[in-house]
Amino acid sequence: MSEKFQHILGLIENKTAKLGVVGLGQVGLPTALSFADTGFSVTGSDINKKLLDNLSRTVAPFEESGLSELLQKCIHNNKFSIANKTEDLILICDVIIVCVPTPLTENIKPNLSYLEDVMKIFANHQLDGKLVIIESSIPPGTFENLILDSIQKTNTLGKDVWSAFVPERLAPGSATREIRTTPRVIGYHDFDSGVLAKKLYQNMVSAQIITTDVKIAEISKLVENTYRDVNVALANEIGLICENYGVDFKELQSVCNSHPRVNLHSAGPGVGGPCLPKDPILLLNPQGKNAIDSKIIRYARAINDSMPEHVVDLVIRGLSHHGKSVNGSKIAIWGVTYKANISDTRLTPAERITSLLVQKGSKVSVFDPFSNESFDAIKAHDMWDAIAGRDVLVIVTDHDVFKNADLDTIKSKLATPIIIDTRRAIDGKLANSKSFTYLAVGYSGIKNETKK
Ligand code: SAJ
Repeated sequence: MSEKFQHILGLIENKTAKLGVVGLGQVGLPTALSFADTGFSVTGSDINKKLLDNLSRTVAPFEESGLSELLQKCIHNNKFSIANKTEDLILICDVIIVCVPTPLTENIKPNLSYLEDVMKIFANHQLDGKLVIIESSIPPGTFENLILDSIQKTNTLGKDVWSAFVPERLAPGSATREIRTTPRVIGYHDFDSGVLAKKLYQNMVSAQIITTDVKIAEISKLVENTYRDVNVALANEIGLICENYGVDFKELQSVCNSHPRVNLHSAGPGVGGPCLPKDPILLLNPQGKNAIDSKIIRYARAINDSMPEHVVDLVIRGLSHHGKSVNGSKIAIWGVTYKANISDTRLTPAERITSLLVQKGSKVSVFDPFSNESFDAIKAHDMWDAIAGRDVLVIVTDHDVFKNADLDTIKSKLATPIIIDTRRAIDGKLANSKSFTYLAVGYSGIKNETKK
């Protein structure tokens, strides 16, 4: 073992290594603060100056359970600070963790521009004795091409610089808890980098840490979310089949899931968030190579993307049952975030549902206790204001506050008693018993029209 390796290993083991986190978003900030909370001194950088301003005033830039408290604690203990430029952070840190986004372009291809910008900075800096970790989700092949090429401009991997891919596994809403309890994967190209990365994460993660070849790590991250996306698509498709048979998806789901090897996911309004709609696309677009085709992954994406249209069809069906047309109707939407009890609206199905309804001539009002986003619809003051005088209530997100909301109050506010419950937040049978027209993905409360 070289002296340089021994030195960085010692710094990591006794937590005197200075850590830097590049990109302080929904992955980077919980990562930076969680390492700071274990005793490391952590510096963060970001290109978003407003976000840095907020952080320096100890204001958490987004809603995440426990994040605000952690931020206050780490700033108070002098364990977390901000660098105005990534260049400054590289100069002072021994370990640098990159957590910048890798979104999609408008034509649905991986957009690596944020990562490329950061790697350009690395390529222009002396990285002698440092460990560079990549947490951003990347198309397979990116580590060996882009990352290693950049960090080896001035140094040699395994000799005077080390690097590993450690895919983030943070679910918005439970990030600060799950970061310590979810097993982690370390992908390495040279063995010593794997050893250093494992030592680093052992300081913070109480769960298993698996080391593997970097290509497996790259692919595994994307397969995990593709697995979920495909399973949700299957659930959505089964939901549509249930509507045809006139049976209740939820009841079917609980019957099927009594089998020890079946885990039928929940049907709903479609799939949103920063990960599931994107990672299957990264999986099929290897870095520097031709795209791969996969029918099941492509169809799953298409099914999930089509669900907002199905929700609008349910709205139209509910209205026509009452002799009303969607054009000129008044619709209320409860929930704009992509899943329950978080403030994140990225790629949320609520956006498409709202815009389709507006296109069809509906007047739409929305309410979400976690977000001010309204997608150009009317923003209501509260959940009851949102439904006052409306023809249809569409529940798009199952925030706790919407679950089992009082049906008598809903009925007294709505102009027409129609509920489209995309998340099964309300008891459908109870709603039917109170003379609501209650429809859900996989629950056709109205007698099936396609039945022969
Ligand atoms: N959804 C359904 N039906 C289901 C489950 C989910 O319609 O049965 C929808 C949700 O409503 C949401 C979307 O799918 O719109 C995605 O939600 P999610 O709960 O699958 O989670 P994310 O995107 O917040 O986080 C995922 C998680 N990945 C897996 O569970 C494999 C998380 O653990 C990852 O860390 C995260 O992606 C990530 O960062 O990659």
